[in-house]
Amino acid sequence: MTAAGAPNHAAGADSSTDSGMRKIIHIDMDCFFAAVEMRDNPALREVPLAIGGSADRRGVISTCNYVARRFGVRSAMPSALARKLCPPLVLLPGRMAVYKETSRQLQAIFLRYTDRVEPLSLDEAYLDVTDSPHCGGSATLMAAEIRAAIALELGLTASAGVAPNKFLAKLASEQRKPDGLFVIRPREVDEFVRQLPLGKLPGIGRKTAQRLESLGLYSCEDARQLGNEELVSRFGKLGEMLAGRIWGHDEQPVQAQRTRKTIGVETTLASDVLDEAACWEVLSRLIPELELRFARACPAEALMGQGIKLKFADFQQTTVYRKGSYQAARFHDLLHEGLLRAQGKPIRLLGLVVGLPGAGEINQLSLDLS
Ligand code: TTP
Ligand code: MG
Repeated sequence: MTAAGAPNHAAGADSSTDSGMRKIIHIDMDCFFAAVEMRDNPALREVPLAIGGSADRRGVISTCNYVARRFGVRSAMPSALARKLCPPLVLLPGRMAVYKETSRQLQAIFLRYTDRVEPLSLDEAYLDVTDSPHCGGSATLMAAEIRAAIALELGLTASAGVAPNKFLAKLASEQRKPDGLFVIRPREVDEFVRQLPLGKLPGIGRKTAQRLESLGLYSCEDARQLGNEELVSRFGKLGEMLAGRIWGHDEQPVQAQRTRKTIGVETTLASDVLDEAACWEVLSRLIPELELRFARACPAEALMGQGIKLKFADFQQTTVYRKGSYQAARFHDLLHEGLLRAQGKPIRLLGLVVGLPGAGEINQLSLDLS
């Protein structure tokens, strides 16, 4: 096992693809919502800060920075209790749109290394880098690079875990939180798991852990002593899960999210319109918004097509879509065709859409352009 700052780049773990061993990275941002607020307002960095609903409206804490954690403030705690524990607490309502945007930027960094990315929440994801050619194939180096890119480009810190499977990678990322990297190599799995309290295993909540403890089972080592057969016969499904995890086994694949196929913007008109000039006026305001949005996903040259969506006063709708390279002026023709389809019906909503390439096509394009 290797802590931050001392990754062993020779990494036996990373050269084990031949034996079918996988390389999984788990990334989890540190105090995510609070970190974004501290980044955007440095005055908040040294004060106890929480994001959540207000105390007098029975709100709860979404998260808090590490200064507030020293007072005992925690996620999901009533804000009123958080105030009691930490009277100087600065409580902010949060800016979900900014967190979502930051999360998208985070995904874009992950996708540079592999398209096998499984997001778990806005701030957390598994990456399967088994076949990634980056960093000479070293998952440890990739995790270090990803953390550096997040720091440099997003101004935020992330913790990372590297291991041969998902459940170990997630446990690893918690080991050096905040701002840390922890690696569990295949030969270290046995020792790491042996001393692990059963309550740390995924799927074992507090109640189940207590039940197991009442039977004298505290750690994975204790459960190993009992033997897999006994575990299954005593605990059924739970026993089956335990029988794998206590030896560090987890076959669950990283399930890459289906990549988005289109990006669109649209607006419902203040009042229905009929003529082409009025429609074009609306569209010319939507175009810069569309361009801003797709630019975050891919360059204009990589788009697969563009289209116009029209919804009529009777709520019927149509989309006129053309494959080919993107040109803003092309929306003129598309609008004209859309209005022909309208057959005189007033328009109540106008939208623009572009077709995105697959992740592989973006990588190919960046190669072609470089
Ligand atoms: P977490 O990753 O669980 O927490 P965190 O990133 O704030 O802190 P840590 O350093 O321990 O990882 O959750 C990510 C974000 O999700 C968090 O910033 C706010 C939100 N969240 C809630 O809104 N409610 C909750 O109960 C939790 C746990 C998180
Ligand atoms: Mg987090």
